[in-house]
Amino acid sequence: MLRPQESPTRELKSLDGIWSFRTDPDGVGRAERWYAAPLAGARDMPVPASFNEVVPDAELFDYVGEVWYQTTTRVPRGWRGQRVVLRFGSATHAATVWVGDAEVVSHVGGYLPFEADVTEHVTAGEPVTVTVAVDNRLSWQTIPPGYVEETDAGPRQRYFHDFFNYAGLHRPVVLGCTPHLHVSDVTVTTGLDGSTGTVGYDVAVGGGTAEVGVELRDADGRTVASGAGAPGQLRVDDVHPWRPGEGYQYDLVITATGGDEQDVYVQKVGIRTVEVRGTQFLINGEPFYFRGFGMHEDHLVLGKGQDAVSMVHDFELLRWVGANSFRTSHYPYSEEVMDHADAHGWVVIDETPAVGLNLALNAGGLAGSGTFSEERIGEETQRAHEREIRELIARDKNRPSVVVWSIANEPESDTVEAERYFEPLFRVAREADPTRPVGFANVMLAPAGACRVTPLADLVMINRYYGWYAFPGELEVARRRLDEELARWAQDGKPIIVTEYGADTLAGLHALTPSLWTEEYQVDLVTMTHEAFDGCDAVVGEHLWNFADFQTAAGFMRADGNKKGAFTRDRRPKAVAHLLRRRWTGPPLA
Ligand code: BDP
Repeated sequence: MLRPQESPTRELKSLDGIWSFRTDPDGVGRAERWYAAPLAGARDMPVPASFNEVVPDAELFDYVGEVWYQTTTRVPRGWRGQRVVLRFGSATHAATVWVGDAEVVSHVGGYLPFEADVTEHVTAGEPVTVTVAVDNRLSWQTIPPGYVEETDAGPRQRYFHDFFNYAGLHRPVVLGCTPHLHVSDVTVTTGLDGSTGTVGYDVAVGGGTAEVGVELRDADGRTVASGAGAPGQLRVDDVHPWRPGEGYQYDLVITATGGDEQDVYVQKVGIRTVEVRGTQFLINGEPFYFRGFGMHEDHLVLGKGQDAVSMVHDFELLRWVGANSFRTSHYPYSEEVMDHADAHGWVVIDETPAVGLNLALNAGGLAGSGTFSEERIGEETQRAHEREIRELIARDKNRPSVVVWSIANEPESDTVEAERYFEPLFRVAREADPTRPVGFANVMLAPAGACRVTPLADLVMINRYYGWYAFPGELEVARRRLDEELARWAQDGKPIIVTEYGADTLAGLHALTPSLWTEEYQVDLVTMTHEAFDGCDAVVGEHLWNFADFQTAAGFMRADGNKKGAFTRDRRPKAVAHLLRRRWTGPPLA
């Protein structure tokens, strides 16, 4: 599935804006065919956005079940005779879509795109109504998992991950047209050999058979290579590689011609290589050290909605602080974020939504019971997880910014059941993309020696809270234990990225003595942790948890959310942001 775009043969129409919206607490909307008429009793709802905080209403904030969105648009009259596609950047966590009163597509998984060919259901020049039922429920069979508890006050969604279950239409919705004969997919793989670059490509065509031709143009529009045939390999002399900090991209202009139809699709290409060699992580053959954060798509009111202002501002803060990379914790981010990363040279660890697969964490009454079992996370969940890996790689496979696939965050990983669950998933990821390393973020409960899943990974990625969840307030002891653990992992001979470390910190809270939650303590803990990293050659990356404070489910561990941000939720720097800036913008790290 290729993302719709504008090209000489393709047009787009955005459906973003104000949609009609209503909840369906009794679950009657489908039986009553709400899609067949204007939504009764609807209120306005912006798209893209989470619906939870737009209305100051606890019912919507904690709503559990399906909600309905509806909009009417006019199909451009110039689209007569074209193939028309309706595409959603995401719908969290599941959706069914109707065009008029025809059901056109259903999709499960809250953070990846889906589309429907709606050619049969629309007429150029005429209005069309699009209705979407979005379900925010998580179950034992979904990724991420959860369950709905029936309480005296109604249904409550329970889940085991530490961020708020924002839901709705979080990303752009577009109507696009293509010729019937169309480029339906392309995979590019790039290589570098001295000053020569290579671009392997494999084009798929839908709606008939076609002759395929490609042209590679540089950023000034000059053609630097061309080829014929659906699969092929281009050679680029005097190549301008994509590099961290410099997102140079070429345009691969693909033309498919068959009968009297022609389609043109332009695929951006960054020419770079990625390799794990011993304990080094190499980009373009050079050692790379990850500086940055685990982040969240999370803003006041907007929730997880994609928004250009917040997005560019967050990237500018990353630049200010001297970061060069981030992890899309704990789900795939919007394609707009990924485009920006590609275009500006950000290095990305791209994560699936497989978070909370660990009942030893945040599981209340279920704490400690077996995570991987038929009653809990069993084969059906594993299939959903496999689908997430495949869909993520299908979406992001051509992105130069993506250098690692992270297939899960902090799952149970010290049991035989966990090993059995993950072994086939690593295979799926490697089959889908043989070019990038595959890993997952390991939890502190499964240290070196005990973790049975990290041996399956190409690199070690660990989340560690020495000085916070372990040895709080005891930074000297914490340092010793951290040194020991890093030395133990280093024996694996793989690069280590510390994908989380940090401390909850209330902006503005200060103390002269070491006190948890103060800005001074966050600075001290981070300083201690960095000294440990600098003493271990195998450490090739540090991602502080988190870039900014973010919303979580309510609980006695969280005061209006998680406060481990270097920035507050409204993006003001805490003292630690200045510390990071000094470290990350100073002389290059070894
Ligand atoms: C880790 C999780 C992350 C949490 C963080 C924390 O990976 O999602 O928010 O710890 O507790 O367990 O702050």
